Amino acid sequence: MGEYSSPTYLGLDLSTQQLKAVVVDDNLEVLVEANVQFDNDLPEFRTYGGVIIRKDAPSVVQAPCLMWVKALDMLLDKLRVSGVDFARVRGISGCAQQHGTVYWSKGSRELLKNLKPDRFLHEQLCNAFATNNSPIWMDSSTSQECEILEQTVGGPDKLAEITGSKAYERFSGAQIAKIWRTRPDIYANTERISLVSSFVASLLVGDYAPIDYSDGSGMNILDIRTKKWNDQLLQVCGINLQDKLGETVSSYTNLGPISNYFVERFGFAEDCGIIAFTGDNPASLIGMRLKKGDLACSLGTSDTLFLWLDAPKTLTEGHVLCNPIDGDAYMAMLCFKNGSFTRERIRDTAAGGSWQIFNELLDSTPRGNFGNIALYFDAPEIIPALVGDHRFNKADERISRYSSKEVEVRALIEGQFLAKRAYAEDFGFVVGSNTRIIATGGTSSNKTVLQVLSDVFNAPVYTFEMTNSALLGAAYQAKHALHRENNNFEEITSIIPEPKLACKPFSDAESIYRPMLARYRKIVAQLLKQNDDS
Ligand code: XUL
Repeated sequence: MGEYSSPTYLGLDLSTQQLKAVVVDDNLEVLVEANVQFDNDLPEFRTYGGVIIRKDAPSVVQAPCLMWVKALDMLLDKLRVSGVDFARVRGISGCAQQHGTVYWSKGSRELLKNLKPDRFLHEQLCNAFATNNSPIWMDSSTSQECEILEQTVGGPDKLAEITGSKAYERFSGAQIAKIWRTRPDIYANTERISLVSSFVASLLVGDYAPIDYSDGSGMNILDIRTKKWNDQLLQVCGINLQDKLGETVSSYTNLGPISNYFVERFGFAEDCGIIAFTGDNPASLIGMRLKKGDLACSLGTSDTLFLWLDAPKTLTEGHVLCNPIDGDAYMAMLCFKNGSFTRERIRDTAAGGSWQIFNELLDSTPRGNFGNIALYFDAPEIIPALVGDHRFNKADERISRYSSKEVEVRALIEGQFLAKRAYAEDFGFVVGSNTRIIATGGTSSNKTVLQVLSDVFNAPVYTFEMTNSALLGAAYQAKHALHRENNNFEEITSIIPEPKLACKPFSDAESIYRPMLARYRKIVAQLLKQNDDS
């Protein structure tokens, strides 16, 4: 087949601040990328960072769903201007910020099925939403609903066992329950509730698209073992909720051909397949091509760990989600709030704001930092639930400060990675001979920091050149879903270059960090106990 007619795949990512697209060729190489920035490209919606925070109630964080609709038309126009031949696109998949919910008003299904190609989507869908503002993952206004969800099934551990997570305020179940309780008019006028991911898929397929198992695992109402909605939890989140949520499907389901709107307006082929959309974190797992035994460590504003799990685990901290690639597997996700922000604070106080000096200080201290261990949390941390700075010397005695900047810098980085190893091990992660730590995110370009990561885990660290793993994951999923009958995911993506080795652990690493890990756990247990007692 010639270049002209060779197939391409389109991946979309509706994140908090922008809608992004990537077109890849049959070898999964990137051909074109484009994005629509919500604040700058759609100023009429008056978002800041893509969101609207209620002035009188800052825990309420929303985004206008019509802005997302408008962004889709704009993005496809940008791709067209870049020369993308939509007729070659065989499949489209995508991902979106997790947990956010969209409320389609009565009659919207008909609107979706009859979209007119000569009019913009946002003109036709301006009355399609029972509420124009969708609650998103940054919202934390649902503590009351969270309590009800946990009580309903017998406590946080039980909820975590069923749904993969204890109750979280940003999770969709609590968000839906809050709308049902506080805005019964909106709830009553809702025909269908989509996640942000299945909402974008609905626009493309011209009908309500089902929620996929992986993103559905971020709702606190899906039973991650049976992959069905849990009746008890449905009942406390809203009347007739099952009808409003529809069925769930595996993340690699071909939902059917693209809506005629896109065929006529942009020239897509009539048989271009729309693959279920999923959450950005599951899509990241796909984009990184995480294998069993690997640990992905995303070092950004907040730090996140991803793990492949063969079976669900029950832990009250962290999240277990259905795996987006393998219907029998799961994935674990652990979020740490204090990532780059805390690293930057210590860089500013100990290294005058210079990463170069920070790295020199880190390099000038020995592995194990003379026995000093510290924990630094600017914001209240998720795991462990602590805040503030906690410094300890080699005798595990609490001290108020370290005598040198070198020790402070190493204590920060070692402390952050000891925490990650401790919680990854709680999730069942074991360092084996094939273990790879895959580092992504802003800090993954700092090799001095990655060396500490490698030593603390006693495993080699690899990095990718690409930074947008979720977006690429969406494009890979489009090809995988359409070809999985003949080839598995590994075969389909084997063309892509492997991540590059960045650092290997020193031979003494395990003998230094294994005992420190035990001390770290002891220190955390003590701090948590002191908090409970006070
Ligand atoms: C995950 C979460 C965020 C959003 C951001 O639980 O809340 O990572 O998915 O896009």
